[in-house]
Amino acid sequence: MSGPIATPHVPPPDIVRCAYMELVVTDLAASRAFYVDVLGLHVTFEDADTIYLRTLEEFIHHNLVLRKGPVAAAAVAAFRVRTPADVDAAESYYRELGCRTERRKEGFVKGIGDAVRVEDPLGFPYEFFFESTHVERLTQRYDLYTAGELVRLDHFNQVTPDVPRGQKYLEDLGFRVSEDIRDAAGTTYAVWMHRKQTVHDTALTGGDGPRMHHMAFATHEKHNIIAICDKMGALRISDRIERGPGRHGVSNAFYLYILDPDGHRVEIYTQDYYTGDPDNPVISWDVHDNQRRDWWGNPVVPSWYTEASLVLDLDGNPQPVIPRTQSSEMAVTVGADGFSYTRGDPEAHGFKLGGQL
Ligand code: XXG
Ligand code: FE2
Repeated sequence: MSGPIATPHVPPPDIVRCAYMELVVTDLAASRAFYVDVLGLHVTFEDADTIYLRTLEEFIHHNLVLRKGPVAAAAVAAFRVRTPADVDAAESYYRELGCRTERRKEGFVKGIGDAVRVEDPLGFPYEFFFESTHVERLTQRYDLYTAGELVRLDHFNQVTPDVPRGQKYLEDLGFRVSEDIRDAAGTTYAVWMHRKQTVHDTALTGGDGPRMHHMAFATHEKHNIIAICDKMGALRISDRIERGPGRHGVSNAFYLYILDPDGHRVEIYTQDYYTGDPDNPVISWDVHDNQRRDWWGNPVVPSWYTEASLVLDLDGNPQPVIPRTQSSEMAVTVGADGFSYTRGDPEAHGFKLGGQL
C-alpha cells in the first residue's frame, strides 16, 4: 500500500502501551544465552521452539517471545489496549483502513487471550490485546536483581520510507509526537510518538522499510547500562556492542545498542522524561545538529542507519522492503560532505525551532 492513508470514521482503539515483541530467531539456544544469561531477562515459560521472557517489573505474561524459525525477523509488535472492547475497536479500525486482519479469541501466543493481528498500512505486523495472564511481578525480588537488570519494556522503533505518512497514520491511531528530527527544507528524518507518559512507545526512523529497527528495555539507572558493557567485555562479546553507551539528544535518555545473535538490535535505555500533559511541548531537532542523536557529539555508526530486521506478514513471510526516496540522514550527516554543527544557534543555520501542537 502506498499513497496517503485515510482517516477511518470509526474511533481508534485506546492503546495503553507497547507490550511485547515476537522475534523469529534461527538458533534458540544462542538467543537464550544472549537474552537470559547475558541480559538477565526472566523466563515465564519455555519449550523446544519458544521462549517467553519478561522484565523485572512486568506483571503481564511476557515482553518478548523468541520463536525458532528459518529466517530472522520481527513477527509482531504488540500493544496492550485499555479494555476487551478495544480489541473489537482495533479490528474495525484496520478493516476500515482496508488492512488484512486476523482475530483469535484464544490468542496467538501463550499468556495472551483475545487478540487481533493486522498488517498495517506501513506493512508492519501489529497486535492489539487486553487479556493476559498475570505473573509474579519481581520488583522486590532483590535476590534476583542483577547489575544490569532490565526492568521494563520501553519502546519499539520502526524503519519506514516515508516518515510523515507514517506519522499521520500513528496520530490518527492516537499516538502523540514528543520529538522529531527535520531539516530547514522540510524533510522529516525521524519522529518519536507515545501513548504512555514517556517520550515514546514507538518511533519512526526514515529508511528502507518496513523493517524493525530495535526494541528497547529500560534499566533503573545509568550504571546498570555500564554494567552490561562490562559484562559483554568480560564475556568477549564486545563486538555485539554497536553504539554507545551515551546520552541521547532526542529523549535525553542514557543509552546502549547491542546486537543479538541474529543481528536483531536491542536498546538499553534509561531516564527519559514525563510527557503526559496534553500540551507537552514537542521538541524538533535540526538534522545538522550533531548533538541530536548523541548529546556528547559522538558520531552514529553507519550500521545503525542501514541495518534493521525484516518484518513478517500474517502468513509468516518477510515483507518486501521498499527504498526510501527522500534524502537519508546518514548521507546528509555522516562523512566529509556532511555539514553538521556543534556550537551555535540552530536558527542561525536556517532551522526553525519549535513544535507542532
Ligand atoms: O530511543 C531513542 C532512539 O530512537 O533509539 C534514538 C531515543 C533517541 C534516539 S537518537 O539517536 O535520535 O538520540
Ligand atoms: Fe530507541
